[in-house]
Amino acid sequence: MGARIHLVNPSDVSFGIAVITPRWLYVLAAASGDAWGDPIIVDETLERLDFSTIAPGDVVGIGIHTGNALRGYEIGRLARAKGAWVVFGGIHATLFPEEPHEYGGAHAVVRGDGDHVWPTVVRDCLTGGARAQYEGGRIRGDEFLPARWDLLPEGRYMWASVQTVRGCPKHCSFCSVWRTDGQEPRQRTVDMVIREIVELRRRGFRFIALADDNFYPVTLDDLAKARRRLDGGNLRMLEQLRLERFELMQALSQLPDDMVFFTQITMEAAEDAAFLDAMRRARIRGALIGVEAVTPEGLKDVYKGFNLVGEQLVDRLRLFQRHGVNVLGSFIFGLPSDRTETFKATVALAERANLTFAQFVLLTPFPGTLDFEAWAKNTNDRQIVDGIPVTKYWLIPQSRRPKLLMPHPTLEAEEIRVRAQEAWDEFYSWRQVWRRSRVAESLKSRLAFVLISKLYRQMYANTGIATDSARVQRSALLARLIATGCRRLFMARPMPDLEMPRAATVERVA
Ligand code: B12
Ligand code: SF4
Repeated sequence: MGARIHLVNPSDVSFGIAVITPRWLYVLAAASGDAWGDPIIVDETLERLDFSTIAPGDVVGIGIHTGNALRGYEIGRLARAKGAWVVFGGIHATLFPEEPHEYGGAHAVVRGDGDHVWPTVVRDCLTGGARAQYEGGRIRGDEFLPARWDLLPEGRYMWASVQTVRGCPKHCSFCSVWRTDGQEPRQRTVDMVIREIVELRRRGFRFIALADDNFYPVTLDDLAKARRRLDGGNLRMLEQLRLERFELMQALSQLPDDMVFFTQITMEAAEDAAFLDAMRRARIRGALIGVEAVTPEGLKDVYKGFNLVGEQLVDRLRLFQRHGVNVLGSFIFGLPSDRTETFKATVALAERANLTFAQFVLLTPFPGTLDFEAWAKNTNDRQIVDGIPVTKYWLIPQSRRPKLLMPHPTLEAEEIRVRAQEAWDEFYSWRQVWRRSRVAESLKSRLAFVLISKLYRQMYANTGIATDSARVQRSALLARLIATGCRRLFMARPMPDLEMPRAATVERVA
């Protein structure tokens, strides 16, 4: 048998079942073509890679973000020791193309989008001429490849993920998207997106995460500014992008009515009643919104002055709910302006705003962000853990990695960690979860809501913020049990005969 391609999504913790499909695996599988047989796909959030499947001469593609880079490097070294060709890609490899060579046994690193360059890399490996680095670039929206959903293992994921736009015009200081994916939104055509969703529904997936950086790439303010500047070209481009969003939502609304979509969006969308109405019709029932901070000082800390605070913030968030869009609010703790009272005030606001879910993350300087640059410049390289400077914290083993990296002017790191954990505990207490479960209609749906809330907390809070490894292991086990129970709730009867909806054209939008 000839050489095989393996695609591996590294993870330190495996749950047996996962919430969302890591899309890159199935996009690169599509990019692999059929010259080398179907790739072997391994998602370690489900289970660990079995190295006995790797043979000398095989090609092993590993996709890394900052959080899983260290496990990725371990896999790379072991795969290389087995005589395989090792290639790294993904956001972290794009930012640090030398690192996989130094730590991960890489033969090659791909920067940027892998869709088109991947077959060249595989061919070069198999003919013995792999280059150290390849540039995948930023491909156009209409060039994104659809994923190979036929390779998805059955019953292991609750949500499938389909990307509709890449890139974001904002410039939040803690986010690398606008710098790596660019500030110009690259939208896929409506037809491409719907084709994938129809295929997923045919296979029995009714929950779809729209894996976008920002589902609302053009704000009313952007349009007004372009109009004021008499910038005709830009205005037409923005209007076209906006029109296509409406066309997409119109097409989504024609899909079977048991389908549910979830996306990531900025709070500004609440200004736009026409957009929110279209979201409701499209059955976009949930959105992750980066609230980040509840005070003006906090928002200034992260260059997110376009968000609101106080009661105006509560009203804005409630507006989403009134349009049938349940909000997963994302908050950051550890900002310089945070004080002891910020933690409780944040949870109270999340409850007042009727958020359906919330996540409380610790401020982390991700490479590629403005925060990272400022922090790395001011951080003394002599701050070393296990021989590794903290400015390369992702190379420090998880159990030894400091949970909070950026020093706070008034609070101790441990206080921030403990209070953040308390915020999760309070928001996801049985009492609060049961109260929030009223968003579901039947008793069965309410119970499902409770299970999912508890699962979310176990997967993201307890395995992320806890310092004690026994607690992490217990949480992973509990999450695995809950996930097994939840899985069935997400499956739907396959609809093999489902047709593509008629092409949707929206002439004009408000
Ligand atoms: C959807 C999404 C999520 C979803 C789903 C995650 C999942 N299971 O897929 C949710 C909401 C759960 C999530 C959670 C988190 N996410 Co997230 N997420 C995204 C998002 C918006 C899209 C990812 C996606 O599916 N893209 C579509 C695929 C096709 O694109 P891609 O992954 O970039 O892959 C392409 C290339 O990178 C390349 N490529 C990738 N791998 C490989 C491998 C090889 C061999 C090759 C050749 C090429 C290649 O080719 C692919 C095709 O072009 C990205 C933003 C972004 N633009 O990447 C953030 C992003 C990846 N997330 C990020 C973060 C920080 C997180 C969290 C830590 C947030 C938090 N604080 O809790 C968690 C971590 C979860 C975890 N443990 O993985 C950061 C990562 C930053 C960094 N430097 O690592 C990003 C970049 C967003 C940001 N704001 O900066 N996320
Ligand atoms: S956090 Fe969201 S709004 Fe801000 S730059 Fe990143 S993707 Fe855009």
